[in-house]
Amino acid sequence: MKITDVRTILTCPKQNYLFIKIMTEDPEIYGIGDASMNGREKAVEDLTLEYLRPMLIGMDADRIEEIWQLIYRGTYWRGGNIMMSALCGIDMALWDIKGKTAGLPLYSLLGGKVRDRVLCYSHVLGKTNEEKIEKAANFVQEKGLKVIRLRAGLPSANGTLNAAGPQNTPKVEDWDPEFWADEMTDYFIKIRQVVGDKVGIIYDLHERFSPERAIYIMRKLEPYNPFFIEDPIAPDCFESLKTVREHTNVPIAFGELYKSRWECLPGITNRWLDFIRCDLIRIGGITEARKIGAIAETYDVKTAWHGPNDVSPVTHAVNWHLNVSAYNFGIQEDGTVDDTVKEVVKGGPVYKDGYLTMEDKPGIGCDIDEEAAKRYPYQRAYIPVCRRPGDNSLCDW
Ligand code: KDG
Ligand code: MG
Repeated sequence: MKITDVRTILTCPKQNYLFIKIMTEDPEIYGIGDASMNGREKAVEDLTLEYLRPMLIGMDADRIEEIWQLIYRGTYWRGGNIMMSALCGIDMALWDIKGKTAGLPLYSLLGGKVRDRVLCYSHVLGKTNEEKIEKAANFVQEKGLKVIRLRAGLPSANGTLNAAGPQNTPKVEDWDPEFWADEMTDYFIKIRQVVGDKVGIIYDLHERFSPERAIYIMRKLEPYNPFFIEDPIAPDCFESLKTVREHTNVPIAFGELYKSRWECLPGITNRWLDFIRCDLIRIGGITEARKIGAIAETYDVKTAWHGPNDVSPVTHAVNWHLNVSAYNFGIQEDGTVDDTVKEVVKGGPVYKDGYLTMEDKPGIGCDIDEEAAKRYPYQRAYIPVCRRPGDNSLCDW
């Protein structure tokens, strides 16, 4: 079935999202994909409309692998966040079309279910660590959560991940990785005390620490049994991950900033990590996630795909299809979906008692209400930056 058009839907229902909609010769069959890249949405849209749209029109929508390789290799330059995000939007939309054409949900195309529902974790949110410590036990009980996630440093994702646009410059947050390691461990230990021993606790160190500081924190947390420590160090230097791995036995999840399977490879094949947690939009979508997932399975590494609220419910749905059909699934991050987002994006996983389920529909199972999307126009917004309060120097956010 030929592709007849490639369109974009850029909208800001609380958070900027960029969707790609691929139309086919059959007016009933179109595909939806997520190409959102927090802080650079317009650049991805421009690449899609100016360069990718013209070459895709007239191609066979069934040839997903060929289209993936054409966009990835055919441009010669390869990779990069902007290109991989556009590629993801297109890739997801093509899988959606394939599912709708076959009348099958995406998971069925991926081999079918190996589990009925998907274990997930939620973020403990609040304005201060004290507030989060106070609320954590109730939050866990009321929601029936098996696993929760804390983030080191900046206390709240509210107002930082979500567009408070239009902005002309990134918000600045105070952070000092050299000095705050003890506060970070105390916070985790207090949460452990209030939620008890049976609840899994994930700690996102958010690429903020040097290997030496990360090891210091992780060793102190070993007796408190973290479910995993996420992104303890920056992803740039493979040797650093090796060093961290050699000095602590805490499970490590890594990789939300990776952009390809080749970046994932050393961590997986050397088993410097236990959970691979790429963001599907950064790696070019379902086609690449299947390959990374298969390599990970070979090395006994589990998946924990990135799923905060700055990826849309379309990606949450795709994560769900992958999770439900992959033997080496580990756990899924469940970002809170705002009501305004639900006005724009229809469908997606549903949370109950610590697990995610989804209704059976052909393809990914999501759609965009384009009229609703127009009510929430794009607003330029940036991911914040971090500066050390002492000397105002920049450090990892
Ligand atoms: O836009 C940045 C977010 O996606 C990131 O900060 C979220 O680290 C994150 C997580 O694990 O959810
Ligand atoms: Mg993270």
